Amino acid sequence: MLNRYLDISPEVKAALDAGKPVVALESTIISHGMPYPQNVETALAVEDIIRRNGATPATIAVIGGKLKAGCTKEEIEYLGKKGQEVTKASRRDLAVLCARGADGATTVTTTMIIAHMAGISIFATGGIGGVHRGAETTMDISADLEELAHTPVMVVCAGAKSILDLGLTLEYLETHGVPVIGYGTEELPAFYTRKSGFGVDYRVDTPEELAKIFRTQQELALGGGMLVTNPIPEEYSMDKATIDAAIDEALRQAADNGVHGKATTPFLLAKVKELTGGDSLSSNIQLVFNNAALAAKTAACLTK
Ligand code: PSU
Ligand code: MN
Repeated sequence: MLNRYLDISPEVKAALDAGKPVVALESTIISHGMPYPQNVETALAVEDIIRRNGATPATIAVIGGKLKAGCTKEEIEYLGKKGQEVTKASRRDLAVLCARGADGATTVTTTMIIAHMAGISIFATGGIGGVHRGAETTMDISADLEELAHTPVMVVCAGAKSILDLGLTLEYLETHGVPVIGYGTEELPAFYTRKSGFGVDYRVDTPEELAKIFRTQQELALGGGMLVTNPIPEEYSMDKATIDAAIDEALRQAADNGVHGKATTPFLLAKVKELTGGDSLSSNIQLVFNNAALAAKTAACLTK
């Protein structure tokens, strides 16, 4: 390809060249989001679900300074085993990592960037970053929102965790012109729970319509991405009071420890997980599976 830093795997390249559906996947969820070996097992299972739903998975990461669109099983194992040692790579990290030939686990932001470079227009994950609680003084707003405003990739997620200020996150997305779609729901899902108390912009009930809206957005040359929020399946959703209590405690500990900058989200996620035990991990895994299946079906509609 044109970009000397971009390395598209043979499987992904063949699918793209043939006009077949491809779904991008992030790697921060592997290195920073789950413990080993569940992270690697989940990453491989997600790829499997995408294949079974008729699309080719492209797990995205930075390895040895190369922007990878499509990781091998060995590369996924490597990212999972190294875990927190791999740099969490947002937009501001890419140039340094590539120049140094280093590794990076891609967030929603950098997964969108690399997917777009490779010609992949849809991406499945768990949760996105957003406006943090207290952002009116800390100014802690995830680069994910800015990327959604500029990069034409559809992101399928289960909403955002209420470690964030979900109301402010929606305000930010509105200001930046990002359509927030509820899949089969009028309400923004809050990752572990199906409801948040906040409405989405539009409800859509089929992958066909998701694809049609995305295609129309591109034809209108509006720029920017689209956020699809897909609620966790009922049977895996968690008790709101339990989650809220864990989140409050995690926020307290983050404040007490002076956690800030890029460490904030991983710290909060790890604490919530620690406080809610194995339950939250299995819910997390299930919602990613659910998003992968929807993204694969939508990718198939996009290529028709
Ligand atoms: N939220 C989650 N799970 C995650 C993340 C966020 O519920 O794994 C990860 C994603 O990779 C996301 C990143 O893009 O954290 C956002 O980090 P920050 O808030 O530092 O922008
Ligand atoms: Mn931040």
